Amino acid sequence: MSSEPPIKDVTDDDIEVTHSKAWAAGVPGVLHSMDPALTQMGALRGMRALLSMNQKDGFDCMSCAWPDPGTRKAFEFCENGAKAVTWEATPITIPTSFWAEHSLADLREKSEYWLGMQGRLVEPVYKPAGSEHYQPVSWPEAFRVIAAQLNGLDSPDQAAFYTSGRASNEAAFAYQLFVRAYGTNNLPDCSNMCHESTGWAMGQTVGIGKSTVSYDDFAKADLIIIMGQNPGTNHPRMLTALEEAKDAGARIVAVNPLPEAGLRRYKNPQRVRGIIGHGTDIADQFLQIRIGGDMALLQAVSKRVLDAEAAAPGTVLDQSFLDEHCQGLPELRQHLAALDERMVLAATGLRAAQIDELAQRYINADRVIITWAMGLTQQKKGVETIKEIINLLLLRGNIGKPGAGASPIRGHSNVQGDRTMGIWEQMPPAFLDALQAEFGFDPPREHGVDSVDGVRAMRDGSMKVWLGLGGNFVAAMSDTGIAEAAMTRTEMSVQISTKLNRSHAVTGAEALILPTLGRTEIDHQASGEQFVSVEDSVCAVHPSWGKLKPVSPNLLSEVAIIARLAQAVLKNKVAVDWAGFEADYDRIRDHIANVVGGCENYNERIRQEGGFVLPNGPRDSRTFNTPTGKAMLTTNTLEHLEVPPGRLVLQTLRSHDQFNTTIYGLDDRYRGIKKGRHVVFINKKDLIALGFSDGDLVDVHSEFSDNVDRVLRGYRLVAYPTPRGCAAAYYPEANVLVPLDSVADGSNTPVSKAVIIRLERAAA
Ligand SMILES: Nc1nc2c(c(=O)[nH]1)N[C@H]1C(S)=C(S)[C@@H](COP(=O)(O)OP(=O)(O)OC[C@H]3O[C@@H](n4cnc5c(=O)[nH]c(N)nc54)[C@H](O)[C@@H]3O)O[C@H]1N2
Ligand SMILES: Nc1nc2c(c(=O)[nH]1)N[C@H]1C(S)=C(S)[C@@H](COP(=O)(O)OP(=O)(O)OC[C@H]3O[C@@H](n4cnc5c(=O)[nH]c(N)nc54)[C@H](O)[C@@H]3O)O[C@H]1N2
Ligand SMILES: [Mo]
Repeated sequence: MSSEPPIKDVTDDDIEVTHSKAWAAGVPGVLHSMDPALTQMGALRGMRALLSMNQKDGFDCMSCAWPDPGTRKAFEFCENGAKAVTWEATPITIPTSFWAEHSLADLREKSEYWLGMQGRLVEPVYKPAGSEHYQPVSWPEAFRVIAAQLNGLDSPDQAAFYTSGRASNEAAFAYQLFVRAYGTNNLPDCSNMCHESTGWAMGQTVGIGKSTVSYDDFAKADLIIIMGQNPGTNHPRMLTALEEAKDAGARIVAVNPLPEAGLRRYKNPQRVRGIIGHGTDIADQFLQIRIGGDMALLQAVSKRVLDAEAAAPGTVLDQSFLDEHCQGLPELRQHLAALDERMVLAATGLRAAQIDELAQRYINADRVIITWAMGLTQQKKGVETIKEIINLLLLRGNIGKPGAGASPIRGHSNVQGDRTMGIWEQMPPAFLDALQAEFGFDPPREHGVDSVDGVRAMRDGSMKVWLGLGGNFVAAMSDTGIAEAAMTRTEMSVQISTKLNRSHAVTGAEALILPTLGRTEIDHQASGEQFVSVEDSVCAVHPSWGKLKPVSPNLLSEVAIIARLAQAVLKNKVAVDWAGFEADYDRIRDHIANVVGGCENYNERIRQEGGFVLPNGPRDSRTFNTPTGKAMLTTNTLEHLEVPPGRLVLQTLRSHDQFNTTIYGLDDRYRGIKKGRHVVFINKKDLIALGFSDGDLVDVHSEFSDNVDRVLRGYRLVAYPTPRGCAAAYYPEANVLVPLDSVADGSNTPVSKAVIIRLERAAA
């Protein structure tokens, strides 16, 4: 029934480059998704998994945070969701003999693909200081070793507790409670590398760092602008919502350096015209922007909106909304009057007529949604760029009315919920006060480290312990060389994981791996079968029930691991019924109801069909929780990313065959790449201008003010329709090139989408 894990690692030796696709999903998408599920998991387990995905009594797909429609289809999953499930729910497990056979040095030679394909982790393992091997250890012994280390530190601030966005609300709440009771706010998370810029920009302008739309708004919009996002690969079910919006008359504009397949045409496998017909054209206008040009584009559109209003007063702006709810219009008007159009054209690489067209579309539409993802957040000016989105929306009252709003599309399936539950190194005082009132201890008030500062602290020797609730920190983080060296300086690293990855091979002096249940699996505790809850991109909270038999009886749930760790570390330091948490997750939810705003009666409301939607001031009542009580129009100084002659600006992105650092396979079907990942996409004219040809092998050097030579060797150049001067390569490999200190102003997010590079011919 199950295939063997691959013994031989993969290479790029047989790489094939064909042409990129003009459309996404459709029948091949579904066939691609069924195949691995059925061959690897066995027909029964595979079908059971896929059919309960995203159903109301099933589990929430862990592949992205796209929301579920009110009415579910029988197949409420996409190709990449199916890959995520297959990868987790495989019946293959890592045998005990594996740990003696493979040293850490050996594991460090392997690719993420190979590591992930070894099967599920099923026993806790421990690597003593000085040893090159993990060895099996009992659960109580594992907790004892970690507790001894944590309790031996000079200060709780010498430990950091990372979270990846797959953790459930229950696990996240228990985790932050444990960490704060232990005595630190060192709660870095994947969000620091992801939508942090969104949180800052929206928090400061509209008072909440979350989407102001609900699922149904998409079908009510007149215009949807998709910026810096590749939904065909990363949020495939969004294509169905876009198709429905188009059916209802919406126009769609895509702003992206790459003509991504899902932005062009969608063949919906659940519709006849998607199977045998042409499918649905998605983008009515495609703006092939230069990397980092969005802030200029948005300012230019806002300026045109203001100019149109000046030409025909009272016809363009939503003046009553601006008067009643907003602040800063005169300043914005003055600021944009001085906008340098030449700089706009240089920064965007667009023609003025294209920008005029977008402005006209915006002015003609009554209800506009703007969505975005990593193409905007992982930029030096990410925070300001998102503030410009808010400016543009506010000018015509496009926040807090049906069919309109600002919609950051989240990545990890519960990254938004984790924040709601308190996973943040700088939770506001109100949350900490509520925690104090509920549990009777005084939580630390000083801000903790985020991901970037966490690496700095490890590098400098002041961070001694790194514990990860999921994720693959050293691979996901920028500046691989520095991040890995930093991790090896710690005294102990601990990973709570489902599967093997690079962060298990690059460790502190002592290291542990604690294997955990995945979301697909039945979670049986003393009070019976448990469900967990998650929050999607549009603030809807709903339950997730595991459906499959756990791959091993020896696994503990994340909640159980946290509860037992907390007991081992804290003993009776705080009055928390940790054992009760583990036995019955309702008890955690009772506390969530008392501590987290908007979660009143959590246990009751989570059991309502489809869950419930968290309150959202801008969306619900045009209330803005800013210091002025108004939505803030902001003025942001335009900066144009200067690329020195002979250099390119490189973005790092996802292929169609990966989930972040998890590599499912080596194909990127939509971009025409097969059996390889070590490629640099580059404009044909740049190839020629730099003296290369398609297919040449190069070394990619990144250039940054710190003059460290960061290099990726032996990458294949692929001529691709990216704007002049712009290149692309796959994350996480390309993290080698992203300098630790290259971060977004204000959010400290690594600038993963704009790395200055120089290409040199690879040595033979
Ligand atoms: N299958 C799958 N699904 C996923 C993930 C996955 O790895 N695989 N990851 C999940 C996570 S954690 C996240 S955060 C999301 C990520 O979802 P995305 O943000 O879609 O992910 P990226 O691949 O980083 O794609 C960034 C897009 O931005 C564009 N871009 C780059 N620079 C710029 C720019 O300067 N301006 C503009 N306008 N566009 C730009 C790129 O061409 C690309 O299309 O997906 C989530 N879903
Ligand atoms: N250069 C560059 N760097 C980036 C990005 C980029 O676009 N470019 N994107 C950034 C973004 S948006 C993000 S979100 C981060 C992602 O950073 P992370 O969230 O740290 O990375 P993932 O690859 O999602 O983590 C995968 C691992 O999580 C574990 N895992 C999977 N399921 C579970 C589970 O249910 N429970 C537990 N405990 N563990 C589980 C598995 O062991 C798996 O190997 O990377 C960031 N880094
Ligand atoms: Mo993300």
